Amino acid sequence: MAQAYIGLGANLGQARATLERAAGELAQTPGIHDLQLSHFYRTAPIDSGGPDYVNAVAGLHTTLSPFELLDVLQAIELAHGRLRPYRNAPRTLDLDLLLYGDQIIDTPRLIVPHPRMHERAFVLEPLHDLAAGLELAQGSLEKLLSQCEGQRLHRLP
Ligand code: A4P
Ligand code: MG
Repeated sequence: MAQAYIGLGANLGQARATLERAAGELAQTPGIHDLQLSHFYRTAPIDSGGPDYVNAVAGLHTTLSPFELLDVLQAIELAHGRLRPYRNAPRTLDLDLLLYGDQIIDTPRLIVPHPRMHERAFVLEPLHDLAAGLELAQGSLEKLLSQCEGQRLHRLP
């Protein structure tokens, strides 16, 4: 089974409740096991406008392939009313496949590791909750987080 990490984000509607429901749906998907959810964070939008986001990361074990997992993520996004009017538009739910074991995938439909995760505190901080010792190709989570200062982020109770 592969260890995968999923980034969850939303900045429209009841963002935190939406992320909790999406995580529950992921946990109940056949082929997905042992889902663990990070803390939730309120985060300022990066490269995007609109209200603050709520972000979290889920860690899971899976027998699904990376592309099957992406299908599941996109189906859950759609079920939560995700529209895609333009890139980085405010969204009711965004589910990104961050890491899938140590696989490197570079196709038009799927890029893993997620190409921007190493420079985003809203991914690195919740990922650190689940996997403090993890090393990305660009370095340790601690080192990468220290390079994200200035990105506003607040852990929710
Ligand atoms: N795609 C390729 N690789 C992946 C992957 N690893 N995981 C393709 C998921 N999808 C992947 O994604 C566009 C296409 O990327 C998909 O069709 C898929 O085949 P999308 O979710 O439709 O569009 P998007 O989310 O607008 O683009 P993208 O590239 O996911 O944006 P980012 O870079 O993820 O940025 N600020 C805060 N504070 N919190 C946030 O969560 N999110 C974004 C989105 C910007 N600013 C943010 C946040
Ligand atoms: Mg996305």
